[in-house]
Amino acid sequence: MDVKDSVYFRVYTLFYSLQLTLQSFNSCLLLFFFLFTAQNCSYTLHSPIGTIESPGYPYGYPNYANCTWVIVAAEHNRIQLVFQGFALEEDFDILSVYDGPPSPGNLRTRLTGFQLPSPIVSTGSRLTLWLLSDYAVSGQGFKAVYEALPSYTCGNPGQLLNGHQQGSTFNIGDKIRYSCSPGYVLEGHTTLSCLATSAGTAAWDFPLPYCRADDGVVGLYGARAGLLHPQLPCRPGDTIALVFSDFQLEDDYDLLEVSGTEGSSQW
Ligand SMILES: [Ca+2]
Repeated sequence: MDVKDSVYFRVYTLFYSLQLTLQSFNSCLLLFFFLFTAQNCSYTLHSPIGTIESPGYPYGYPNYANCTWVIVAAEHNRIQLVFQGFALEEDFDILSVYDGPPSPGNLRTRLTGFQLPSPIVSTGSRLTLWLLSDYAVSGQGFKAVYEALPSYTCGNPGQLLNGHQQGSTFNIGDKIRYSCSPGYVLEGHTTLSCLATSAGTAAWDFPLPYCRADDGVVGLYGARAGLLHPQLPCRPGDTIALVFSDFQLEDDYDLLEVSGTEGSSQW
């Protein structure tokens, strides 16, 4: 099912559920439902280190979530954000990250789906996260730790999936080396150097590399083949991405649980 079909399906299911709701309740109750199920939350964080979790993490964020987290560090510091868990309904639930206050010109990245994002380091002393979810389908949500960094450090560029990081200091002049596990090939630069910038801060000279399976088949397809053909099991170390294109269960009464993840997931 492509995105267009998915949108039609979701619109259809929304109107179908609205029709059922109208048959059961009067319109005043329906208005109450829409006004008071939206989850609005807003946080301003001033401590130099901390953890941010989406509401309900890891058991799923609510529909209509509208949450902002503004991290404010001391002057001349920057903020490093490292994700530890990330699962948002792809394309429909979005975590926007702003390099500063949440204005369109400051948009750094829009995150969605099930890939753990790379660490983010702000250029200034403020970083904003804005989570918006739509009317249906949730995921585990996200968890991230943040830390205020002095201006002479680049911050940890991040670990590699199926790879290794050598080097544990991230200040100007430091180098970090990356290598991949057997069976994987490194794409990108093996060595990153933390350099001083003209703006008086520090930045890595190249983006984080990644490890690709050396037979050209990434873990996802191996897992898919394993599911469709049980005689072709996944290799040790492969991960399995399970992406729902359809999902509709009776709220509170019907439940799907997926085990094998970090902590079981229930929807
Ligand atoms: Ca959703």
